[in-house]
Amino acid sequence: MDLTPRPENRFSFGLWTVGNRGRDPFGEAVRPKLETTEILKGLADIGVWGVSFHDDDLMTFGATESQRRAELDEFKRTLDETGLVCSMATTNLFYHPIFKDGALTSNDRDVRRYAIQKVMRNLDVAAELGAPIYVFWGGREGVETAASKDTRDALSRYKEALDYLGGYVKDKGYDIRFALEPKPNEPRGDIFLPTVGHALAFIETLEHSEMVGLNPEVAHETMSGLSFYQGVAQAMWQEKLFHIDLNDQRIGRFDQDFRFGSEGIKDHFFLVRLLESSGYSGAKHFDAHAYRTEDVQGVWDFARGCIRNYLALADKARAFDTDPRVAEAMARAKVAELAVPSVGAYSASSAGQLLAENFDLDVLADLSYGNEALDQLVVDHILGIA
Ligand code: GLT
Ligand code: MN
Ligand code: MN
Repeated sequence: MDLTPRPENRFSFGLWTVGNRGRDPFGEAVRPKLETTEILKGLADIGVWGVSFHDDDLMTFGATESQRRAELDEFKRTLDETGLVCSMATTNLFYHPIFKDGALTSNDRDVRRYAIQKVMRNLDVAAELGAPIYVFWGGREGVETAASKDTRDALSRYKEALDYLGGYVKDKGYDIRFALEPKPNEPRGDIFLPTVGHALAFIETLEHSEMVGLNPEVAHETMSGLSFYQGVAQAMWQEKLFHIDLNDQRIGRFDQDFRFGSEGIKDHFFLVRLLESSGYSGAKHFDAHAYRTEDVQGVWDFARGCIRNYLALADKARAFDTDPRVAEAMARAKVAELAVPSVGAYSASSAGQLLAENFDLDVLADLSYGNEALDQLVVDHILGIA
C-alpha cells in the first residue's frame, strides 16, 4: 500500500493545529510555542500541500502596520521556500474579550462593525496570499440564555454581514469564496447555524449565495450525534462542499478534534470513499490537534497519522470498489437502480399511466436487499480480511 502523500491529495493543516500547545479549560500549555516558519517547514517535510491561518495566527493582534507587513512577508517567503500553498484563510472572531457576546451577531453595534472590519482587513491578506476559500466559524455567535438575543435578529445581522462581505469581495475583484462552518455548541451554550442542515438553509437566504458554501467538520456534526457522511453528501449534492475539516470525535463529547481516523474508522471509510469518488477537488484540511499528553515529536506523529489514515482508507475504498463480490452484492442491493428516475418529469399522460399501473405488492414485499452481506464486505475490507 503506497501511503506517500502527494500534492494532488491536497492535504492541508491550519497553523493552529500543529501549533496547538495543549491548553484546555482545566490546564495550561504543555508544549512550547512553534514558530510559524518551523510549522511550515515541518508540514512540507511530511508531504503536506497547503496551509490555512487566522489573521491573529499570522500577524500579532494589535501590531502596527509595519510589524504586520513584516510578519506577512516572512510567511510569504517561507511559503515560497517550502512550496506550500495558502489554501484557506479565516478570522479570529472568538479570542479577544470584545467578542464575548458574539462578533457578527454581538448585541453591541460597534462590536459588530469592528468584527466586519476585522474580516475585511484579513480578506485583503487572504487575497494577497491567493487563498481561494475564506472560512467563517462562528464559535462566539450564540447565547447561553435565549433571553439575551432574539435569534431572528441575530440571523438578520449574520446575513447582513455576509452580504456586505460578499459585496466587498466582489467589489475588490477577489477570487475568494466563503465557507460557513457549523457547530452546535462550545464555546457558546448554543451556537447559531448549529448543523450542516441549518447552514445550508441559511445560505439560500444570502444575497451572494452562489459564493457561499460549507466547511463542515467531522467533530462538529458528530457532537450532535448526526452522521457526518450524510451531511457531507447533501452538501455535495447542493454543490456547497467548498472545504472540509477532517478530524475525529466521539458522539456526545466536547469538541475533541482528534487525529483523523483515530475513532470512527467505518464512518471515515465511507467519507473518504465519497470524497475520492466524487471528484471533490477542494482542500482536505485537517483541523485537529495532538493529545495533550504529547510533546513536539508527538505533534508530528499526530500530523503524519492524519495523512496515513486518510491514504490507507482511500486505498481500502479502491479495493472495495473493485472487488467483484462487492459489485455482486451491490447489484443485489439495487444500488445503481436508485440512480434511475422513478417517474420522470410530470406530464398528464404519464400520470394517467402511473395511476393505471398494477403493482404486485407480494413480490415487492418479498424483495430482499442483502445488506448484511454487503456491509460485511465493508467490514472485511476495513479489517483486511477480504
Ligand atoms: C477553532 C475551531 C475550528 C475552526 C477554526 C476556524 S478555529 O479552532 O475549533 O473548528 O475550524 O476558525
Ligand atoms: Mn472542532
Ligand atoms: Mn474546524
